[in-house]
Amino acid sequence: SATPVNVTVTGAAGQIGYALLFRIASGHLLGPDTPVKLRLLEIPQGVKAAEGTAMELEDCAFPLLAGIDIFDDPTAGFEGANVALLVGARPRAKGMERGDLLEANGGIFGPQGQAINAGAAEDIKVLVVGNPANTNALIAQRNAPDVPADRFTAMTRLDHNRALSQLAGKTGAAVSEIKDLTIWGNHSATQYPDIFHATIGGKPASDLVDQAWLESDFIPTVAKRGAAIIEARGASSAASAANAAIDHVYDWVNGTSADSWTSAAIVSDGSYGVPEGLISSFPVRAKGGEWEIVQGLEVSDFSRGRIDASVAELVEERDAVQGLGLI
Ligand code: NAX
Repeated sequence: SATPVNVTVTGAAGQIGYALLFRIASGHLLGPDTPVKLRLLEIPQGVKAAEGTAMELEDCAFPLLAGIDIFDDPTAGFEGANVALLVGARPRAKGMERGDLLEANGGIFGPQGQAINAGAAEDIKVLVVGNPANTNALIAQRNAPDVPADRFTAMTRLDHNRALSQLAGKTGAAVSEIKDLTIWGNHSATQYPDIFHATIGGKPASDLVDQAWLESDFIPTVAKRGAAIIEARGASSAASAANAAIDHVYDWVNGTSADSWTSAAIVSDGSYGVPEGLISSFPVRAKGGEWEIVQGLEVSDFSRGRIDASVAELVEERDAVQGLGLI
């Protein structure tokens, strides 16, 4: 039988962790032929709850689950990891300044990057979910100088899926008929969900909706969906975030479908005027275990302004963590 793939999940005792682990163990992250060994990384206060989740995972008797280990030390947690899902992060407390938030997360993602550098497997693939995801991914990447930079990514797939669903709802199309949507920039309220290259049943999406809906409904609804979920549910998105993390890694490993691209925050090579080295969301395809940015798309003035605004926020965050000595 196949060698198990080591999957490290941080924040394993949290609500996304609870929604994520059962799907990884049942084969949805890597496919039905790949056994997995879970490595759960928590802070000491989270270990007991992670043990409870591990007991439930055992009780599912998943045929693909080859083992579960629990850690409160990043060096041990990332040892031999082939895939790392960095979910645990420091949330913004009331009255916390952005600098404090970035600094607190630097204290998490710096050491985790170093641990990945020290002990992860050669083929390590990292997805950062914990917010501020793009900049946390940048911190981890810069602290792992021996790992190819393109192994560090941040999640905008939830935003992408939200955009697909909103557009399907508006036009009455099935989600599966929509191709080539893009989320650009930061996973934050400045993100730009772009429909100008999207098609619905082969027709340009922009012919099927008007600019007013796009600007005053679609874009803000997608960008603020996280807040709307908190308002309705009394807790932040968890199952949908876990689902998006599964989609991201599954596509990265197995390749995107031939007929559409998707969105992921990956290290910029300077494409579309995004400064090299920033971890920013792009239209991407995955092939042979690597993401590539879809090239040659025409960018209208409207799109340019939105992309630039979100990228400017990423530059500010990068400069702030640089100023704090975190990268
Ligand atoms: P929870 O607070 O339920 O769980 C977080 C878990 O992380 C806790 O169990 C905590 O003990 C653990 N943790 C904290 N520091 C850690 C460390 N240094 N090492 C290991 N574990 C650590 O949060 P949850 O709802 O699961 O959300 C997790 C993160 O995902 C948050 O930062 C959240 O903002 C972010 N999100 C990102 C999304 C995205 O699209 N990129 C969407 C969903 C979500 O908001």
